[in-house]
Amino acid sequence: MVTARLCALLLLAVSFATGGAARAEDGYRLWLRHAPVADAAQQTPGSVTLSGSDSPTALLARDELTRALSELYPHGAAGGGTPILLRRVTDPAMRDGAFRIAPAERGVAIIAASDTGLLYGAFALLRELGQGKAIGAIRLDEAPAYTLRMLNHWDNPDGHVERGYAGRSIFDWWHLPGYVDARMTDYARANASIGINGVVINNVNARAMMLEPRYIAKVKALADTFRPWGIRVYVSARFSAPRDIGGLKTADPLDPAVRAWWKAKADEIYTAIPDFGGFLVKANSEGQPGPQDYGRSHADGANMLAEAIGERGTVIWRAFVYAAENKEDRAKQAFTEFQPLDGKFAKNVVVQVKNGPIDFQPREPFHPLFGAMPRTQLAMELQITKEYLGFASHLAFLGPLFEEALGADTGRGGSVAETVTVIAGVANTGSDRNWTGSHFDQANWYAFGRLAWNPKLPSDQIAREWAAQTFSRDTAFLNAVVPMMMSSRAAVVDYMTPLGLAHVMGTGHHYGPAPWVSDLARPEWNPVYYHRADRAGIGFDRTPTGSNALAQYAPDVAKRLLADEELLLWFRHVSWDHRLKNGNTLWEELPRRYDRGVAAVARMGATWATLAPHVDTQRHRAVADFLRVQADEAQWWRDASLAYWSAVSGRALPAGHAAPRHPLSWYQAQRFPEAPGE
Ligand code: BDP
Repeated sequence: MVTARLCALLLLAVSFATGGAARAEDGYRLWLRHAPVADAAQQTPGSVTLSGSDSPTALLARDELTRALSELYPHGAAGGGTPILLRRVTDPAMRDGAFRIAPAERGVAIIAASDTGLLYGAFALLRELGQGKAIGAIRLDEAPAYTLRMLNHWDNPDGHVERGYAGRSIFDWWHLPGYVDARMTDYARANASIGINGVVINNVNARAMMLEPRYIAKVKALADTFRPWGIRVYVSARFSAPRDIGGLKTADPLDPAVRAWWKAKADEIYTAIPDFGGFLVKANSEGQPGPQDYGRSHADGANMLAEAIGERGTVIWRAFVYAAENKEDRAKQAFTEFQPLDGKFAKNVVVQVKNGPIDFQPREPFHPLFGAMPRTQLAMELQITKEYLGFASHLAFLGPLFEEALGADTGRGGSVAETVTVIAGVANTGSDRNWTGSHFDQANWYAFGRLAWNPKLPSDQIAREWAAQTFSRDTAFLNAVVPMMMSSRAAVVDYMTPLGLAHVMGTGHHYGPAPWVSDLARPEWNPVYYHRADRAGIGFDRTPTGSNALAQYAPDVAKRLLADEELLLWFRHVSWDHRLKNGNTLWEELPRRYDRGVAAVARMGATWATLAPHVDTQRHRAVADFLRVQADEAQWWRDASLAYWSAVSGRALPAGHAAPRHPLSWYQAQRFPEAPGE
């Protein structure tokens, strides 16, 4: 036993060789730290035995448990402890990935009818133990809500990550396939620990070179590494690839030569990667090529690729579309284009819809396509990387945003979560040592995985289990840090886009406030398009007197959305004197919201300062520094926004609110050409 534990510790040292156990508190180990359980109950876990399978995945489940238990309980168990039995059984009622954990005759059993079920069961047991639960008290019976739970990387082959704030691409494209960094295994393991089972490894603004033989070899090397962890690899495909790299004169989806090219390309990929997941496609959106270039529909394009792939995989076709030539309210365009195509997509096509109708804003209503395409498989796309919520420098736990989006009632046969079959998240990982650019952004990766597994999990529970595993299971710590996390996204909404404002961020890079921008080529690239503020009032009229985007929702839902003051300026253009339910006029309420956001960030800083005794110095200091940056930037957002609203409305700030620190022209003169991620 002792020797086995020693071996496991050695293994651990090797696996984290670049950091080493001594420097482990740099965040590299994520929520898989397995900090020793100090007051281990008498019921300490003992040896792990595996039966019913010896697949690479089952062996990983066993080894993962063995290793992690030696970390959680470094002193072992008196009398050998409670044995853990990993059992692969035949049970047609148990879906892929499902598992049960319960006391058994001779210990505690993790039972599954699939190897991935054993792996997820192993991680689930560790999650419970990692929170300090006693082994004998753990009973779980779980199955994933969706068969496909995927990350979308916006990584480019040159290592740059679009909207990436955690360094360079996590994939070392240049050295692949000859060299596969050990980090790829740690990455797959982290994903598996939260149930993620698909990764799209390149940017939706795709380069056709990803489909060339030398890149297929690189993708294969990744697929081989990820496979034992239950993860399938997908590629973003550029629609014009037959022209770009195939020597054809057209990419028309109805052209027989184009169809044959894609079929041959799919065959070539499947020969190298038999379990290749499929293609993700951004077409006819923001200048990307697509079937409409040839007068064909999105369904024509998607179905052509679906035929090339056949039953071997899935085509995920994005509904994030809007066009410069189109005068229609941007919030309406995806619905207008896609809803009439309901029922026209092939069986292995999934239409992927962003959570809201514009673009990953701090707060949006849910996308009206959810529930409106009952004869089409829909995926929900969330953004884990915080393009519009302060990049990696602002602490914003996205659990509440995800929960709100998934739980929204579509009024058309269930919640958003109930109308989709796939969950996708735009990844926030990169080459940074702590994976996500900031320690707290790890929580967003974690929350995404947990909600893709079970969209009904309350986000405060997710925050708690993440914080316990990542920092400390001390109750005093958790009771302080969980409320801090839970209020953080609302704080961002307050100091950036209160009361339904949207897309008022700096142009292009989306860093910092710039509600005044009005000189860009396309109308919907300008913040003024979204807020429409003038001397009389502010907001986008999406009622019948305006764009009537409201009519895209079920009537009852439209009524509810219209009454929701948190979305006031999303749906309505109102006078600065508009009276809110709390009695304030809009002009009184706006500064109150901005100030509330700034104060909330100050409180987060104060709370975090009290938590120093619970967190290692390195991570504590990093978070504290970032919270100071956030405090400064929240103030900047508040001041710049109020200076501008004041100038447009011709009104002085109501009494009791401090004047902005600089004149409006100072804020307007700020430039950030070096902001990351653009
Ligand atoms: C926007 C991003 C842009 C992406 C686009 C998309 O600013 O970089 O390419 O979404 O999702 O939010 O395609």
